[in-house]
Amino acid sequence: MAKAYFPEVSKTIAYEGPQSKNPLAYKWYNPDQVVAGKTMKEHFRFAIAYWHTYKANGTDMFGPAAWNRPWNTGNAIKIAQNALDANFEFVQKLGLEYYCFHDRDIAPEGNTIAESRKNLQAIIELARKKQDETGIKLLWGTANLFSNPRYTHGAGTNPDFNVFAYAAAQLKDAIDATAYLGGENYVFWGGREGYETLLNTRYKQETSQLAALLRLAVEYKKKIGFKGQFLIEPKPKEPTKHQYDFDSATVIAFLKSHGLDKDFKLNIEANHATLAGHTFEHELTVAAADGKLGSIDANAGDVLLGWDTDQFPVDIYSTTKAMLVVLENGGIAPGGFNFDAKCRRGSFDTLDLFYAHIGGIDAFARGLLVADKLIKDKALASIVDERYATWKDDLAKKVLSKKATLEEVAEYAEEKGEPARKSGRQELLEIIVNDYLLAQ
Ligand code: XUL
Ligand code: CO
Repeated sequence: MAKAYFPEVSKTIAYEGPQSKNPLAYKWYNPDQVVAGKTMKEHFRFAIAYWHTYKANGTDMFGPAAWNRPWNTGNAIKIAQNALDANFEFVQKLGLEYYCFHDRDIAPEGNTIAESRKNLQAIIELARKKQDETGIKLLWGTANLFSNPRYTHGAGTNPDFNVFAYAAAQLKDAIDATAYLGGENYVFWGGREGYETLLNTRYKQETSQLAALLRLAVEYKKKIGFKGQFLIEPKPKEPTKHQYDFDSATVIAFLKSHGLDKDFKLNIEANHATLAGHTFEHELTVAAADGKLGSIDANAGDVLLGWDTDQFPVDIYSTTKAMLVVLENGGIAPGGFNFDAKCRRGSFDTLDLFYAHIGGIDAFARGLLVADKLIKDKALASIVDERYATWKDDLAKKVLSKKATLEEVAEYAEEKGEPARKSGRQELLEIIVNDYLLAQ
């Protein structure tokens, strides 16, 4: 292994079980443990996010860089090479298999499209060697179409076609890079694909442009034979006041109205769900209901702060509810759980990166174990099945299969008379979840 950027951890983090007091060990994530027919490793396919882990430096609106990141030495190309070494060392030391990046995280932007492409190609050449040496894989790649000032008014949705074209060129290179590295997915997060004011915005024009960019990408993907899954990551606001990919329901409707629904699934991020006024499990459920649950950006917000704080997920009540949806969905592969999360500004040591990831990984492993037990024992299903029992009746089935008439249903209702009211048992269900969590 190249120079050690993380000397505080000398060997791969191991599973030591719930009794362990070692903060540099997994207490619940046991990669080879089989749960619901799959190993934990197969369930999660955890990934490290390049941007938060290696590129973020603790800058916020009130202060400059505050983190110790020993790979940030030398010119931009050298820093990119160092960060690549840091990535493979870190992923290996956590005992994980995947990472994710934006084009501009892994390689610096040049002065021209050609120069940026050259920088990217040089770095992915090295990345591919390191992937081959370590067995570490790319969960997904993406293009950063939001940081450069040229994208201030959007990339695909920019009112200037020249910016649209520039974004298309960058997107093409990012898809090529992802394909070259065997990326299992490719993510589209519409960083500034939205508006600040409708006074200067043609909504229909901009959303059609977005659909056009996605269509060009789909056609290109087919042309080059890239097999990765395309994913759209909904977010309601931030950086723009209104983002077009607002939430799962909005994105699904958008894909359907532009004939793109067969080519995309969704990448659901917990903090984006809460910004949309939804729970994480709501967004997962809506995506899953349409067969569109593709991947997860694992993080959490803060109920007292209304922005995308991208914290590490530690709330096992939330991870349990999320894993109930994921298990019912039959998993999310070829997607995975990408830690789109960063340490707080005050957690500036590289050691904090280990604590943060171990905490998030264990929180999801606990969620998986509790959700699995709840499902196996039919602890919730026995009550929920009863709620929907009358939909098993012949006429109800005819209604769902579009074979009944309104007159038939009306006649049935008249015969039956006033329906008996039934409790939804919400409080009981909440107690059951608590009991299972605490029994762990
Ligand atoms: C921003 C966000 C992005 C995407 C990838 O809120 O989540 O990092 O995950 O562009
Ligand atoms: Co994200």
